[in-house]
Amino acid sequence: MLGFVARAMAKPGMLKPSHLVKPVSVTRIPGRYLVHQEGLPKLPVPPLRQTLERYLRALQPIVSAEELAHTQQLVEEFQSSGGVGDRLQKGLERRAKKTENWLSDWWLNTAYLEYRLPVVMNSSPGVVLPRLEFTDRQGQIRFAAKLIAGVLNFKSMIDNETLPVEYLGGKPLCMNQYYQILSSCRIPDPKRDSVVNHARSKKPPTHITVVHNFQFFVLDVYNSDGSPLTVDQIYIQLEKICNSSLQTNKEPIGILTSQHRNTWGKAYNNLIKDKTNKESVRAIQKSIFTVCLDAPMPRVSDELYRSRVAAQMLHGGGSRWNSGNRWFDKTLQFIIGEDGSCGLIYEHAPAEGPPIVSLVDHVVEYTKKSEMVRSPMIPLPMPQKLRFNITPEIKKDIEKAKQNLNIMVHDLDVKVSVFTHFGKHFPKSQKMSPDAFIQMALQLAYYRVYNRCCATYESASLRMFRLGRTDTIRSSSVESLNFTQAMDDPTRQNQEKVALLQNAVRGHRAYTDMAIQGQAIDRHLLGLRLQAIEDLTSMPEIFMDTAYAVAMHFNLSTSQVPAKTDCVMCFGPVVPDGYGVCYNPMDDHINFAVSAFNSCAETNAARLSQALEEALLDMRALLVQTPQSKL
Ligand code: COA
Ligand code: HC5
Repeated sequence: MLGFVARAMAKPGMLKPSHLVKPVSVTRIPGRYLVHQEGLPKLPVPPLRQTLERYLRALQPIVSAEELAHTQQLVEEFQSSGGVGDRLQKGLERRAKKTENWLSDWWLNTAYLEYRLPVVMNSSPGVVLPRLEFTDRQGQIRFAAKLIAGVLNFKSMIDNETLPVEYLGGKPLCMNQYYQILSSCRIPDPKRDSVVNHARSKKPPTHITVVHNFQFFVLDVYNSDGSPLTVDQIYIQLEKICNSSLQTNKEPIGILTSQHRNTWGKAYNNLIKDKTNKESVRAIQKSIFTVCLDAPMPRVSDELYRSRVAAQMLHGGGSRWNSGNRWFDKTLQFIIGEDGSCGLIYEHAPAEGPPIVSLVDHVVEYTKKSEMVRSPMIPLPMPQKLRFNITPEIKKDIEKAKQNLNIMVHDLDVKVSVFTHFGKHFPKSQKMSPDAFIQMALQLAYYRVYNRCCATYESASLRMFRLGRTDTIRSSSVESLNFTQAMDDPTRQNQEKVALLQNAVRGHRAYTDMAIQGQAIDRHLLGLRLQAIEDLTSMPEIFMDTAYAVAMHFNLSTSQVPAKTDCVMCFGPVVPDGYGVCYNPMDDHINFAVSAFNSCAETNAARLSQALEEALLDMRALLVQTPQSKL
């Protein structure tokens, strides 16, 4: 593996290794990582007038003229000279001066740690890898062994600070999230959860946790000299784990982590009253990551296979299947079935999708490499099984968690599809941004199904800034509505439709640029609202307004997560009557995952998927059939 690291090291613009910087104490010697981080700009606070103007424009397609006029009035009051707006803006600017990033703690708390719904389906995304070739237990653990070795190899790049710096729009990105994804875990609390990270502690962990038939094991993955176990060594250890967890009648203790956060917070405090339980929970929390060796799931047709695996990644299939084979608070859990299904679920608080996906890309490449040379077999100790003492009260909590989870499982409607007609190449050939093109297809699909547009969220990266996370690209705009309304109108000429599509795509790309430069509106409005909670006795009217509630009710919650691997990422909707749409655009095809809730009669994942495919095809037909002026 040294070869890979050495090759990677030769690339320009990357962090050089700092072998000499040993994490011997909590205070770290500034390495290349810190130098890089300190060179990044701080997240700006956008001008107040700019945000309010853009807010009104964003409301135009989604609220009535009367509502808009009312909001306009509230906005004027808010920004009148010496008014509340100015005061809050000044507060935000002061906060920005004092902190590394005025938003990051607030965002972590509001978007994740104070959010009370179960992390399952409501927050944790899944990744579905292409189906692998194995079909039995042996293949499952052989692959798991390679995967573990691949993750450890990636970890060495994190530890040595040899990860290539990423760029977006030619600018270097904040790399902090890479340091948060391993050796970390969320901890529930009835008030506000927390995340622990052991990667930089005095004694960083050397073990992972493996779960099989609901039984958790500590697997030490380093030799005493600090070298990682080889694939063959890991394989033997996994075999031992499987052979000592063949019973299938164990209590699915991990299912507790799927509960509402207050419920789980209380159950957690009760669970860890027992010393053995506490130690077992700590071992899971501290581990580098978790590997879930899943029991076989019901077979489905090839057409439904990826959708079934998406559900397996997002929730595990229910208490009868693999939902107890998880610790949903764990930041990173790789999931491997016996039938070649493979993917992961991750707890979202510490990081966005891109660092996770870049880890996945690395690991997939690693697992494809020819078998390693067999290593001398020094006998290794038996992996330690984690014990849990289940009191009647804990048993009751588990039963309640099973019931609730099964309701959620029945509620999730997820459809994975591969759009095979074209990928990024086509929009590029039309001089259009592929991401904007896909977003406009989504707008058209939604409009065709509902005859209206809705508040739409697309994640934009703020990683150009130190400790940056995300802001929102509002994909439904005046321009997108003009296009979607014209597209199926027989009284409009194709030339006009093309012009409207081009305009909508350009508008979306312009919004994207503004968002990644820290000038979008959503996080600024959130900041003003949180500043009001800190400073004022009453909430300003603009945040109590119906239009504000409409703007924040994202019926479409979307995200582009590109990967080198032909995989698909998925997540649940963020409102009861909404859709979650994640896509990975490749050069010649696009992988989509659409989710919705069965309990909502108005939504249907397969229907929106179908409409999306038709919209993409119709947009292509429009462009190729319409002679375009050479202007
Ligand atoms: N003509 C021809 N090509 C164009 C073009 C045009 N008008 N506009 C863009 N392209 C090209 C780009 O140069 C780029 O080329 P590449 O494939 O060589 O890199 C490619 O098309 C893709 O660009 P585009 O589709 O416009 O989008 P993007 O890659 O800039 O991504 C976002 C847009 C919003 C997804 C990105 O800015 C972002 O923020 N990503 C992070 C999202 C995230 O964090 N998601 C997970 C949240 S957990
Ligand atoms: C493995 C890919 C996961 C993508 C997850 C994602 O896009 O999360 C969004 C994060 C953000 O801050 O925008 C939230 N969202 C799922 C609700 C879009």
